[in-house]
Amino acid sequence: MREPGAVREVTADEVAQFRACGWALLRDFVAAEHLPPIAAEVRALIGEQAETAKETTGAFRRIWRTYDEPSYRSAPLWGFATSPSVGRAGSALLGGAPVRFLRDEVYVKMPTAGGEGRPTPWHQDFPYGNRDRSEQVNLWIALEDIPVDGGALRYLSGSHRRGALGRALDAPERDLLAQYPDLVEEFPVSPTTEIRRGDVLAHHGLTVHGAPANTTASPRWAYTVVLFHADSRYTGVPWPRRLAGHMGGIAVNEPFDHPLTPVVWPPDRRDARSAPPLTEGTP
Ligand SMILES: O=C(O)CCC(=O)C(=O)O
Repeated sequence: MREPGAVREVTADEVAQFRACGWALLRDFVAAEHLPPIAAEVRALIGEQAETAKETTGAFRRIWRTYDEPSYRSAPLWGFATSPSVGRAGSALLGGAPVRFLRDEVYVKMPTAGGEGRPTPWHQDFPYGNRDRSEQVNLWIALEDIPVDGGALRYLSGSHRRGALGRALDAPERDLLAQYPDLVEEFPVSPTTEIRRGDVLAHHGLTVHGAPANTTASPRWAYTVVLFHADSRYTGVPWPRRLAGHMGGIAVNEPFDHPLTPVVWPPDRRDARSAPPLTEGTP
């Protein structure tokens, strides 16, 4: 039975799968009444064909059209991404750790027929981060049904136990599988399966992941919410970009005590200063 709230609770089996494999498929995770408004809000920002996506060039544009931190410009998305039920799920997957909201992003993989929608290179997220620990969970929410050939995320099961393997997104031909061909022998590729609207693929910050090309005729719409261990300390890396622009005050080696990275779970640590989205004209 569904809890009231944006998303259901994760089950003990899903937590066990996530801890063992570094990823979990959470079927029917976003409440049916919450998904259409989220999808509509995302489309209002990024366009029906993702035409207002962030300008990216070369290899990246051929992989996805993306939009950083849509919750900055959308109160409903901010409310969803920082909601207690989303925080509760992220915390459970991270073994009960307190969690903060880090960021969100829209990833649209266009059909390959248009010259885009190529495979997402195999990579880990942690090497791009700015925190002293890897406890991070990405909740990759399918905004539309994604058939098996639609380019949904896949994982190297168990690869979160291998440690940080380096940055590998910039040149698809040098992704983690190209750099470490043995990975796939130790850590099998997760099954390719049909993903339904409202399903979530969750992964740990160290899990190696990528996605095949989208060979369907429709764009693949995904919205990611990223949560991290609330006690993580800032290492000084200026990422995400808003750290530089809006997050002055967080000192190196200190926790992310800031309204833009509010604690979202547990309830007694929830941040009353959780920031509203930035208004028009703000970078
Ligand atoms: O959607 C994709 O193809 C990539 C998304 C991703 O790498 C992530 O959410 O960490």
